[in-house]
Amino acid sequence: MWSSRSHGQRIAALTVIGTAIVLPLVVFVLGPHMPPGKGTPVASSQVTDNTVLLVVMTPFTMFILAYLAYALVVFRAPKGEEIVDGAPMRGHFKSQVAWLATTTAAVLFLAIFGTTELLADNGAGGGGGPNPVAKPSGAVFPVQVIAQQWEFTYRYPTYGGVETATLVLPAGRQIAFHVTSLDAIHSFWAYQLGVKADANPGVDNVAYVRTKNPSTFQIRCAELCGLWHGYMSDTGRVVSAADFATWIAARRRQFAPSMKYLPKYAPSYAPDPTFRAG
Ligand SMILES: [Cu+2]
Repeated sequence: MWSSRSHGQRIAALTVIGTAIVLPLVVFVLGPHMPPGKGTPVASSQVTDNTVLLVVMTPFTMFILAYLAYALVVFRAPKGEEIVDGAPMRGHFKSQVAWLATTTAAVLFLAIFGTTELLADNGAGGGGGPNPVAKPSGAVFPVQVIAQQWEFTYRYPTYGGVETATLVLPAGRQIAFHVTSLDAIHSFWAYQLGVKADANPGVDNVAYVRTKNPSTFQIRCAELCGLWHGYMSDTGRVVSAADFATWIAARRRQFAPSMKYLPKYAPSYAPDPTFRAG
């Protein structure tokens, strides 16, 4: 019969071998397919972040699988033999320290890595609140995202505050989304852009992303917000600067007659239930 020490060494060896086989597959095969794709620089770095998460969890997963497989094969009771309890274990200092040390190192590494990534990417596509800690340098193109049960609308403060039912963005620009809500808590999730920001009533939640080439992207509400939450989706477009100029000019003409009913552009809105358009 093997000693418990040689069991430990065998499981450790299986973990190392398994990790050596699986790690390259994780990095080179699975990694490039991690969400949300490479639609924007922020989305690309989320792919990298997801790959790093997988890499960190691979040795732990391999240890658990190696242990399971080893136990299934080696600790199996011989046929016909009665199942009896092993000797009671009262702690194992070395393995406890090893487990605490490796998991602590992994969690600390991820905390530092995650914080660095958040700061480097100006919030990494997430909402940074009304005054984000990390802001992009240079000019930004502001777009307000207004969530309500159950749709998103968009206002362009640099184009007279016109409000549209579809989201169109110019290519190659640093966008600043100002996300807010008129009622419940929603979440503005523009998948291929790598943007997800909570939409809270009374709050101006800012999320940054730099657009790339013309493309389309999916928009969904990512916070359960009532009966038709599941239908709160939309398709957005990134278009060339010239196409954007044409589109926004057409929207301004189209909505000119109704602009007088819109509240003045503001960081957030408190709906007035007594208001009657007259
Ligand atoms: Cu919603």
